[in-house]
Amino acid sequence: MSTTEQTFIAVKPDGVQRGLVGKIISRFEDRGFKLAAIKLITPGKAHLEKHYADLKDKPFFPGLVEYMNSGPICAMVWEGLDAVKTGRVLLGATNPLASAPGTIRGDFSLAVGRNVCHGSDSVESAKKEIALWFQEGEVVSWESAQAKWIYE
Ligand code: D4T
Repeated sequence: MSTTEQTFIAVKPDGVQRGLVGKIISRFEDRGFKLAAIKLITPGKAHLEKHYADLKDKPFFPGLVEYMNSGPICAMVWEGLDAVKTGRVLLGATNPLASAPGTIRGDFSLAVGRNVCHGSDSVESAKKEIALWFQEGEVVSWESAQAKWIYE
């Protein structure tokens, strides 16, 4: 666990259409995480199939890819202590009906197929996803003026 751990977070097309980008960014900023990359992107079917390659045999895979391909996605990299695991806690459980109130999914969604956001599930998959979604140079290394007030 390090203060420079990075996770890939995406606001899915439903989250963008519903105007939740700002609220989702605020959850991560308010917690103390640092934004390292951000862009609005419609990456296309092949890219989304690659992103969800682990799920290609699941019955919901075609619908998942179609939904993810239905509008722009806000792709981000967030950095900070335990960013991957704590990022998933901020998102809430995959099925919003099981997501606790106070989490993004628990506050803003109901259906598993419209769960507004994505977050990497391990440091290893975060590295793969960041490399898939961002080019070299798009992930910015910078020092936050708040760091000394957030970390011991
Ligand atoms: P993502 O990857 O979107 O953050 O979701 P999770 O990591 O929390 O969960 P996942 O990989 O198991 O599922 C990916 C994606 O598929 C949708 N989904 C999932 C679905 O439409 N129906 C289902 O039954 C499941 C399990 C929701 C998230």
